[in-house]
Amino acid sequence: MPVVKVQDGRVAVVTFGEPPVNSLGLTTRRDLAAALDAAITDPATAAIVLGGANGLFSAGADITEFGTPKMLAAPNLIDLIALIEASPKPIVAAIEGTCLGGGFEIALGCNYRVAGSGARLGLPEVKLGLLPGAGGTQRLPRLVGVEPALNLILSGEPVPATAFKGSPLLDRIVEGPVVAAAVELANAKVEELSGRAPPRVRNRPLREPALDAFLGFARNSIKAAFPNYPAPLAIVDAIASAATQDFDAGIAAERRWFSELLHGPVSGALRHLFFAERAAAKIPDVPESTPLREVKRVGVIGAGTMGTGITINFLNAGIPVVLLELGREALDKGVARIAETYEGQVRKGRLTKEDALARRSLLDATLNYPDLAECDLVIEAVFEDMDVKRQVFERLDASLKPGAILASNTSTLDLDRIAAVTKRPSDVIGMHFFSPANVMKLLEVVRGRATGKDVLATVMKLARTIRKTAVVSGVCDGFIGNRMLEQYLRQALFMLDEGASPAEIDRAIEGFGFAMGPFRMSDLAGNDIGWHIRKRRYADTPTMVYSRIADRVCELGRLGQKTGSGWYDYRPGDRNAQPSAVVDELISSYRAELGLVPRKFTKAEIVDRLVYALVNEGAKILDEGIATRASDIDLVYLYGYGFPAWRGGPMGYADAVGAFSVVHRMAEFARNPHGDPAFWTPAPLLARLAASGGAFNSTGVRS
Ligand code: 3H9
Repeated sequence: MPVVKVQDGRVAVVTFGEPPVNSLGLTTRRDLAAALDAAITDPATAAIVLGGANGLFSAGADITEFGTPKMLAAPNLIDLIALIEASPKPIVAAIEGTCLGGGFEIALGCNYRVAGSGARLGLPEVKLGLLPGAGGTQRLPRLVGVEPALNLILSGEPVPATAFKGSPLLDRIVEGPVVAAAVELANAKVEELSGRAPPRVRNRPLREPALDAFLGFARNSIKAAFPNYPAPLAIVDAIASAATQDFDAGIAAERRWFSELLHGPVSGALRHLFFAERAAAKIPDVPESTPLREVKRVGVIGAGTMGTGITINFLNAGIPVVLLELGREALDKGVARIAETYEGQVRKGRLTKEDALARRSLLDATLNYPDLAECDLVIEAVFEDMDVKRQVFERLDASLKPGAILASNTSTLDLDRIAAVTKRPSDVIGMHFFSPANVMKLLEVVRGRATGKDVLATVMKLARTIRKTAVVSGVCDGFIGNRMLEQYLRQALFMLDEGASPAEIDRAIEGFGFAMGPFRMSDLAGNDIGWHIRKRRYADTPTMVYSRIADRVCELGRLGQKTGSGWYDYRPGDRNAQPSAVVDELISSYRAELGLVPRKFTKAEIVDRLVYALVNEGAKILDEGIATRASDIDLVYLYGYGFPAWRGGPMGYADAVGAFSVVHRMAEFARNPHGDPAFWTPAPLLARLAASGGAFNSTGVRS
């Protein structure tokens, strides 16, 4: 719906709407300015009510316009709010549903605000690496005070209107129709003002004592908590301007910071990830109208760490689960682990006792496959071995009702071979959760050759219900995430051979922003996982060159934190990694065997070798159609492997560096006399992008 103006007595009601979220793109801004101008100059109009269509006020500026001429074209958001604020006739914002970012800033520019009790207001710009750039940092503190404004803007989280009860931010909070209440208030204000200018937020004084100490404290905490994100500090500075300078100077400062952040790399990365999240849910050949299957009851096979973590996701979403194990002891242990998780959450105050009890009551435990007969979806989370998985799927095929979805949590194995043992391969899909499965946000959804479109659409929708970010992967060894990880880990091991230490490599990549380096991560996950995969690789791909040093570590029984030692040593009850003399010695003697003289590494070399190993494999995955789009790969690495969000994921990062520079750096690594030149051969897609100046994230969606 475009902008609509209707007259209600002497009040003009102006409604704007740009589905789905009433973002404030250029056309809407132009139409809105024209409608407001018309109402302001119309002698029959004494006041204006401004509201949004589609059941919400607005989600803010149109993010797709950022960095384009449309964003700055007149009237920009600041011009529009200035027009509203300069109106001699009172303007009342009627706020229903979502009211975010630039939408909230428009409401702050109005003279009065009426909100529905279900409305949610917020300034989420910080999540896009920005600060509110249309007066939010200047007007909000004038209404709610410096500290509450700072907290709201720094968190970026929307707050229910009811939280502002009694604050001058909202003149009324109403249960019934919001526009009608706003019209009523507008009429009352016309009487009350009787020709005087309406009050303006910009004119409200902002005087707060002891501000310097508070802002100093805020700056120090932010520097420690968000060292790589420039927006939070800019927000403090902008709010400081609101408190210490006149309004126009504050607005000018806010505008400068906004522009600086908008053109900086961090906001670029975060905006890329915002759209990546929304794009990942769209599957080119699966229309949104695809009928979904009902999933009212879920079965999980395997009560180990993975199976119980998966179970908790569904219990949390209110979906009953039947958990199956083969032995009584393992089943009891699994059930106890789930109970402990909930008890822990109650202890930490994250869940009430009643809620914990309600969630646990949705769990049934069994030793018998026939008890899964009523399940609509069963997820297998047993040992990562093809024969074991195939046996489980044969039994599932025999036990489940027609139309049930059969899912495997395999992290590497060929889903098509698993599906082939059933009489219903179109009902088979991969649901690869990441450990701890009840915490990690990523779900790799593996689409087999025969997976039905309705099965895929159902699982994607279900992922949203259990609050996961789902990314579709085709079938290949390791799917998107683990296939790339294998090359990253191979490269980490080659660097050990050449002279780097595990701690040096971990430190360098953690300095780049990864949550955990490869060696700390392997110790946490268990070094036997990689060992198992490598043994398979030695047999099925003997041409793949591997450093054998990781096998030696495993042969000593150093399987990671669970055995008290791995690449590092661990003191009992302490997860802090201590460098290990045993591992140092092992590495030295392995180097001697290879005839390698250790050399020094720069942090840049370590980081580039690890990240470009990911990028090159990601390019192959994209070219082969295993991933639908580059941004899907970025999400996998962000949510599954701790890649720093502010760098935009591996493919987004490569785009920022430029394919040309990536390929040149890889050529340097290929010339390393101890390297593997085959490793650094650019993937065909990467080579094409380097030659054409293109970017992964503009290569489009593959179908
Ligand atoms: C700002 O305002 C700057 C100003 O301070 C200063 C300017 C000078 N623009 O999330 P959904 C699209 S910065 C364009 O799936 P939900 C979204 O891409 C802005 N598009 O729905 C998707 O498109 P598609 C500050 C937007 O119900 C569709 O809408 N505001 C925008 O789960 C549905 O989105 C924000 O940061 C936008 N602003 O959640 C708010 N917002 O269907 C960002 C959404 O093609 N938005 N889209 O994939 C949100 O937080 C959520 O989208 C919202 C709805 C809560 C609104």
